[in-house]
Amino acid sequence: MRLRSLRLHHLEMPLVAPFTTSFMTQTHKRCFLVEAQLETDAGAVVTGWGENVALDRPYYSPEYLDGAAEVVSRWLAPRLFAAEDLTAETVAHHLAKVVGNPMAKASVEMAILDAQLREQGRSFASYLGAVHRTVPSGVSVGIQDSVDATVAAVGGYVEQGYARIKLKIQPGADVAHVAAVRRSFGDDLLFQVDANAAYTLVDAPHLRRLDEYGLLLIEQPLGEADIRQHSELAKLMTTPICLDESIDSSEAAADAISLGAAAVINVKPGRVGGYLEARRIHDLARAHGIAVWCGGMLETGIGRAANAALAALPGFTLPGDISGSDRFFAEDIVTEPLRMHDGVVDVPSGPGFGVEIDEDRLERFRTDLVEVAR
Ligand code: OSB
Ligand code: MG
Repeated sequence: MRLRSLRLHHLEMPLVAPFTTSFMTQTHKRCFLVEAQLETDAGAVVTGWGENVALDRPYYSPEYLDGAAEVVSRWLAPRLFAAEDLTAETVAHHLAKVVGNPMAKASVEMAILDAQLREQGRSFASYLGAVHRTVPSGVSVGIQDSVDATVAAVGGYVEQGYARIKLKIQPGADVAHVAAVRRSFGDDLLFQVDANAAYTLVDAPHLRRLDEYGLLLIEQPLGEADIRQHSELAKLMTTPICLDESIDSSEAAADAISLGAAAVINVKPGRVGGYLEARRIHDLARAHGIAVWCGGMLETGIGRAANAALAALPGFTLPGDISGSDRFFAEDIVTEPLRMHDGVVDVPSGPGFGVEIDEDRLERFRTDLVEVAR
């Protein structure tokens, strides 16, 4: 295939409620979608869609929205336009000279993958080797102003039937909130926490207090660069340590596993450079007996559909942050947004990522449309 055109659709979508983590509060989802047109060797033209997951500020990862758009337009697109035999599987090779920037790379690989699979009439789940038709649906609950508000927020999602609760924590909003959730909803609730790098190793005695609440895991308690320090923390607590921010490639995953820094890995396709690298991390973790689950970045219907397929691989043994679209959005930009029912979401089975753009809504939420120059 050859790349014929690349367009970036910049979106701003209101969230149903503010979402607070240890690093920021989001009231809107800002992102860009990548629309790629490819010409097949037979001369047919196919379109595919990808989603960029960078946040609008570099607070979660070094990449951020405007920077990622610049990287796609200025550094990635020219390499892809020049490639004569472009396939989803060779995108990473064509982009290898550009260091880092996994979210920018993931978004263009995604669009090319969607186009390629649509041309073949094949679903992403089938292409990946997915083994489940539905996957358990977990929800990420933001930091609330009080313990009562945390219990109320968690209670709402428990009532809806979510299969697992993940509570965001930070110093000052941790042990008391966790204790109250456990007390209110009982020992059977699948329950985990995410600190988004808000602690340091000197907080170990405090973090150990979480051990008595039967958490599935604690996600990224320490800094992004602290892989070795996470392995020290793992020796001091019984709650399994899960890494998110620290794992930006399969090499980082290999290091974390061999250092004993991660009993569990949150696999986010954008963070690691795309769905193909995400599958490699799944394979690596599975070979080492490390559990993985699929993380989320408040994706629109496109990324949400793709994540559901990834989470249907056999090594994804813990529920992911793959909530129904309505957990974040009153309206989505695809015609059939992912819906949680009975604690699961259905893995899309149509060609490509299996979702269609709702043109009216896309236009309504679009703040800019950029045609990337060849
Ligand atoms: O740490 O998993 C995280 C959202 C933005 C950035 C980082 C994280 C998150 C979430 C939300 O927890 C997960 C979701 O999309 O449901
Ligand atoms: Mg996280």
